[in-house]
Amino acid sequence: MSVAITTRYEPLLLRHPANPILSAKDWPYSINSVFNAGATLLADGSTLLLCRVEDRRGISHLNAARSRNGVDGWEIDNEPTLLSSPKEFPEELWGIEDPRITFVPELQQYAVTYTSYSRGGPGVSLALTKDFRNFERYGVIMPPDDKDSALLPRRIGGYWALIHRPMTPLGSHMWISYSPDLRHWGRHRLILEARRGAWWDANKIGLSPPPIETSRGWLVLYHGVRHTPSGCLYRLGLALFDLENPEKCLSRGDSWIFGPEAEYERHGDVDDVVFPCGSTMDADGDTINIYYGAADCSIALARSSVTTLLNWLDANGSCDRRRDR
Ligand code: BMA
Repeated sequence: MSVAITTRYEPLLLRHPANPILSAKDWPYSINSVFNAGATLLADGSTLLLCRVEDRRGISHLNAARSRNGVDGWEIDNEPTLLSSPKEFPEELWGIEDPRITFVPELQQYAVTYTSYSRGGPGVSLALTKDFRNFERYGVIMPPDDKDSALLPRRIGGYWALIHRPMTPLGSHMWISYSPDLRHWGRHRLILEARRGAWWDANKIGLSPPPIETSRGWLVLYHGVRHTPSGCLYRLGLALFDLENPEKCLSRGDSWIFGPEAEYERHGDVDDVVFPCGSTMDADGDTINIYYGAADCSIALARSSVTTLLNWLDANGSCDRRRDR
């Protein structure tokens, strides 16, 4: 598949030549599509993707795929790994979507935050797991409308911290909330606002993969949604937040750094979408593998590095949360 070179901007995320790395044809059972996967490294160094799988009813569940190199040789669970459970959790009535995975050393467990699709709209649910086979389900932790959520891997000032994207009368912005026990959430703070007007990230933004902890701060890839006459355009931007005070934005780039260009990103069930929900870090502590849903039809991989992204922010970022005033 050819990638049209449409830009002279510095490429910050490099598409893997094997893209798309996973699609419906790879699945061990009948599905409509697979996209938007959470990602993590397992203790043995292999990569686990927790993929959003949509069936032909339009309802999504999550399914795990494991690979030694994170690129190919995927072993996919023969049955859904995590199905919605509307009897116990009515807010999962219309399925579960877009997981983000955070390994939490204090708990020695992975925290999976995902969208539960309820009659009232999307909400944020949480489940903990040690092995991606058994899950302790916490149910909804942020009521509708809310999504694009991930837990930080450690407490901040003694409290667990969750980044999420409620839709409020203020708009669709990124917030952080805190909890002593992962069940009771409060101290809600707005951390990054969608811009307005002509901006690429006007009106609606949301966290993409869980924040990446670097020596200079939490590196945050976020998606911005541009509404156009022919539909929405999903692109990615970059911001950096203070390590001990993640409410404080240290830098935010003005331009998007990655957008739909390849055929598999431009055309699918939903055209013009790149939507990462997970990333892994190589042993060098610098190379990042970003797994993204492409056009709501497949999973693709792009590589970058912490050094490249921080250098770009140094040259192109500023510390204003909003630049549209
Ligand atoms: C967003 C989410 C994503 C999806 C994207 C494009 O609102 O629902 O799951 O990939 O729209 O359809």
